[in-house]
Amino acid sequence: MKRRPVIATLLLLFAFTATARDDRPRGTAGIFDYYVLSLSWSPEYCATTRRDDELQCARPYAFVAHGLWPQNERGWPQDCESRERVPDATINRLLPIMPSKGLIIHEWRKHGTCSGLGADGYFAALERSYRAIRIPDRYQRLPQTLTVDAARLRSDLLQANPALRSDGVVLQCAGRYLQEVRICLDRSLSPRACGRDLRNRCGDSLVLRPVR
Ligand code: U2P
Repeated sequence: MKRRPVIATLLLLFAFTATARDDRPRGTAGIFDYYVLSLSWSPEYCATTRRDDELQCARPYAFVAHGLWPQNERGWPQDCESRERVPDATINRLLPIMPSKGLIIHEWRKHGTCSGLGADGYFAALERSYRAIRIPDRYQRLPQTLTVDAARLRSDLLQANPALRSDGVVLQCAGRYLQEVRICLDRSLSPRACGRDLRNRCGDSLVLRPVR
């Protein structure tokens, strides 16, 4: 009879630690398998998420850098221990491709700290990987909404970037709307296949909001 409270306490303790672990999965800097370069379709972000981000949403950006995420074959490390802050000069250098100071600082804290590279090294890697991707002209200036087959978007990206692997590009949508293109890179920033938990989250046909 007295076992019940003990079992209940153990269950509660287990539930609490499991939740705490999920809420704050702290990684260890430098321990990860590969990177995901995440490119955000800025018109989608600005139309749906935050309108108070003046710089990003006041200008006609197309794909912007969302982040370079240290990734494991399954899951990813985040919020690794670091007291380093992103220098202003680094922020200013990044703004043309990652047009939000808040995002730059957030990405450093959540993902960059796990790269083991330090802020300058991390953002240099992010910039190098972003600039290595060629965005086809069709998606740079988009005056009108575009409905496109997911297969067509993928093949346009692969054609413009022959080094990319088809199993190393993943699309992310909200409903039919394209949010992101995620590109998997090895630790030297060369293209590689994505881990199994990175899945396409778009249907066969998707919509890109116009760049304005
Ligand atoms: O997908 C929602 C948010 O989860 C974070 N994410 C997602 C997939 C992944 O492989 N790695 C990863 O970090 C991103 O969070 P953020 O960096 O924006 O805080 C993504 O936006």
